[in-house]
Amino acid sequence: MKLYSLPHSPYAARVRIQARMDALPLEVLPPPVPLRTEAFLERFPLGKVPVLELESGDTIAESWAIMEYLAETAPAGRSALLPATALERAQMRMLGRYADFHLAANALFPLFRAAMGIGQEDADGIAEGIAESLRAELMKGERLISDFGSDRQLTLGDIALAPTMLYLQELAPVAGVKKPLEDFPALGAWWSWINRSAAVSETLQEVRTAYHAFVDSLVAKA
Ligand SMILES: N[C@@H](CCC(=O)N[C@@H](CS)C(=O)NCC(=O)O)C(=O)O
Repeated sequence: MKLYSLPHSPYAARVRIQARMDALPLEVLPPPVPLRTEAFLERFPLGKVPVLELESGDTIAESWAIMEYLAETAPAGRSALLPATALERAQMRMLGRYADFHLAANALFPLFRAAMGIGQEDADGIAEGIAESLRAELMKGERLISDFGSDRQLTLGDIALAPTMLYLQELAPVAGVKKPLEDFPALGAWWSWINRSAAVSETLQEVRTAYHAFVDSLVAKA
């Protein structure tokens, strides 16, 4: 199987973490045709990476769809990242949706836009607004993670959240927040917990390195 991935992509990183954890036979490659082109859209209708290409030639886009497919078809049998009970699987999906529809949508994307200098007319006001939604979204995560308790296995939900949380910590200083997890002990403990997995910490380091190289290239251009 081929995984079309970019080193800085938090969505592709999810799948790369999973591939390391479950020793999946994935060949990780850059997109075979340039992103944001008609040729890419013709081959991959959703227009984004990651994309998983199967031996059959079928392709799967959307990180969550890829992760569930890979967990259900893992060569060593059903992946331990997919919990056994319906309740635990619902909790796993809640965490994935929290990452995408709450934390990323309401805190990370505004941070990205601010970091790129988009809509900077009232930079101080914007930073204050972002810092406030960042706190509100982190509080949701704090309560969610506390509710799940500490005696549980790592799931696809944790893997989905990890790269989002990495970017959040990288970008929060843009809104004047130096250590965003400082006031959220359950999230702080969760962050330490998932980083004890070599698959998580090694993949996140790849993302961090690629992101810093991207920022350095912007600075060099300016
Ligand atoms: N919801 C998608 C998001 C994927 C995504 O946004 N990928 C970015 C890279 S991080 C991308 O391909 N961007 C290209 C573009 O927007 O043109 C997923 O979970 O896979």
